[in-house]
Amino acid sequence: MNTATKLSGFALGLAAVFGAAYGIGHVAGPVAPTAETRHDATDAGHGDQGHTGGADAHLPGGLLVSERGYTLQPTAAPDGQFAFRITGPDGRPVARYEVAHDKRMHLIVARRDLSGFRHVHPELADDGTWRVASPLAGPGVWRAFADFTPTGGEPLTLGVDVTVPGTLAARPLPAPATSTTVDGYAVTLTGAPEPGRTSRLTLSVSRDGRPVTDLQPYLGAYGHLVALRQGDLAYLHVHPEGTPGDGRTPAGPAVTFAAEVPSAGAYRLYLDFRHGDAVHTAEFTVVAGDQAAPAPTAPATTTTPTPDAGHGTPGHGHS
Ligand SMILES: [Cu+2]
Repeated sequence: MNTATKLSGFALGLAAVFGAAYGIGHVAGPVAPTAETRHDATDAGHGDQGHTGGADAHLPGGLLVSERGYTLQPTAAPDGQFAFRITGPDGRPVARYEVAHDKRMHLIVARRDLSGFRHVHPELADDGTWRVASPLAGPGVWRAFADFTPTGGEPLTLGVDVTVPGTLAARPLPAPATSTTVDGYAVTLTGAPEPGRTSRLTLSVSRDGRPVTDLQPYLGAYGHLVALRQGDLAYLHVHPEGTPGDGRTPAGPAVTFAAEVPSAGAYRLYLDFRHGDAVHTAEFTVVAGDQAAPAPTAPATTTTPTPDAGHGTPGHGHS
């Protein structure tokens, strides 16, 4: 067997494993049974658009800048703004979107080192441009995810890198933990994600030692959970079990999610919840599968994206 044959055999093996493991990319609400979502390791490449909002049903969401004819394009914007458009299969900016979770567009950003997470909701102009006060809070290479459903199409999450010039001290991924604090709230996590199968993750919110039992609905739920995979920022957006006002879902302190991560490895979880008329984001590092600890992320050096007047500032496109 020559080297090329060996290599392609190896690649095929990998493709089959990945095809099976990546059955779910974008998990919305209670997930479908595992058997249903990972059935087709053998027909990878069909682009089955029927389930998941991720790539071609075998990739997690957010890894591609262009998919099924839709492309995410950052565009020029004044300082302090971030602007982009989605072009459709006809090459024109998409102007019509479905409302999902109260909004037609969810824009999520995080630096490549998984710091700086923000989840915001841009406004759509008549020309198909989405604009929002820039959520890019400082220097670094950011991943921007546009999570949307074009009218007449399937849910999609596209991702693009945006560089904000300046000096960024490299930062390792925080160690795995099951409790954290944010804005005076303590949040604990029970349950652990397991690759390739649905796991229940329960997040509990307390304040001053007392459970919070009057969480406020935010975008139609008591919590939104985004998971980003260390290494490539594969994106999962999970909604909790139960809906506010359904008569059986308590307003805290616990919010439970059914999540399926696509592979072993480290993930950063971001829980958005609303209380006291403000949205708070609790962050956790978790490790799925049989790994003791996340691989080190950042070199012990400082990155300095090249300052380049007029280019690379938030919201400035390069076209
Ligand atoms: Cu949103």
